Amino acid sequence: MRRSILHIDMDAFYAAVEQRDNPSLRGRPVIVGSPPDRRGVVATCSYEARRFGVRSAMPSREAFRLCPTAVFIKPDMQRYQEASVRIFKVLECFSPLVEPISIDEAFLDVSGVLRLFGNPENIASLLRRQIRAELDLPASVGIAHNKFLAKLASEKAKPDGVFKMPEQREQLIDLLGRMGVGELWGVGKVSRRILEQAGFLKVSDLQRSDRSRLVKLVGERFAAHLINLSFGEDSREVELPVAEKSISKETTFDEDVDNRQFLNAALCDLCDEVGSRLRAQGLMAHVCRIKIRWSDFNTITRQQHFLSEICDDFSIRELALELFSREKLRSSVRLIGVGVTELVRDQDEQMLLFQEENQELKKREKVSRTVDAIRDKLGDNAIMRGSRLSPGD
Ligand code: TTP
Ligand code: CA
Repeated sequence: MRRSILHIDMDAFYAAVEQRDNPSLRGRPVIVGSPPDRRGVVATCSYEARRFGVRSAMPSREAFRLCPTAVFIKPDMQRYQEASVRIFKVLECFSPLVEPISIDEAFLDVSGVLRLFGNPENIASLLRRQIRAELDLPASVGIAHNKFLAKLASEKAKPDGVFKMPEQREQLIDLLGRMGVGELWGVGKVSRRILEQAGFLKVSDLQRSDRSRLVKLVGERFAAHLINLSFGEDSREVELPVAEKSISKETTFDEDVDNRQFLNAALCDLCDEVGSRLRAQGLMAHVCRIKIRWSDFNTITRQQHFLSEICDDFSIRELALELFSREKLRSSVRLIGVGVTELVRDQDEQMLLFQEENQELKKREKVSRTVDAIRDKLGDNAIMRGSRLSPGD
């Protein structure tokens, strides 16, 4: 059975909250971000400012040059967060299957509630009306039978509208064909350049492509992904947010320890356990945290973001050891622990594969997964890894 998926995305979110709360800003170019006389960038801007060419992530100075009449406002995350919480409450009234994507964006699978609320167009309009009534903010909704198409549809719906992807196959293929390859999910700067240099400029070039040529260019998995998308196919399901907030593991020593090498080794073992639980649940982590309890029971934690989301043991070891190395051993250690937080589902795995900058991470992940598989079969002590940090070292 085909599913009914909605992608909802608030319009100019931070700027819309500002315009809502200060009526004198309505209808005017509003830029939320750094002031124009400082270094820093635009977080977002109202559609009135977009007409002047202002965009997210542009230096505020440049934004000022393009649109000197704009009102600049510093972000007030707390207010945006509050609005976000209320938006998600509204969404949850319409379907139990809501997958948050960011502060102002979500997928809804409404296949199971069609009898209750009517067809997807009807649900989209009820939903937008309710957000208007409760929050006085504009939202756009895309409708399709999968996530990829629903997201494209919401872009077409903007601002403050609804767009449903054509159901007729020919019409859909035609619409997709006219898009640039860079608009496809998972195609970043690097892949786009490679595709374009090989003559794949439009999605229609992918639709017509000789599969083996594409495979030679980008590998089997990415080629399959691109071809599927070019025909509007995407089998990802709408998934509930990750319930588990963190994964951690700690150990208390029989006797307090002051030998740093010993502590490093203990930390590495804990990292591997955390990593293997992370992979077993199909999750990736953004943050690494260590915990140290000194002999006097004083306890500290230190944390830092990974450079990108990870799920391999080596990255966890690397950052955990680094955090630990910054701490002076002011007394002996009673307990040491490591954890990962800000967990997300490992759903873009195949996409990372192709991005050059992620090759090293991929290698690390592969080694970690191989170790998991061997341990599964032969027991935990089948492989001792020592304290190497990277599979290539
Ligand atoms: P987006 O949904 O990308 O943008 P938007 O809601 O402002 O505009 P629209 O969807 O109508 O195109 O991002 C949501 C919020 O996230 C945005 O209001 C501000 C913030 N944001 C940043 O802080 N920096 C950025 O580079 C981007 C893209 C967004
Ligand atoms: Ca948005």
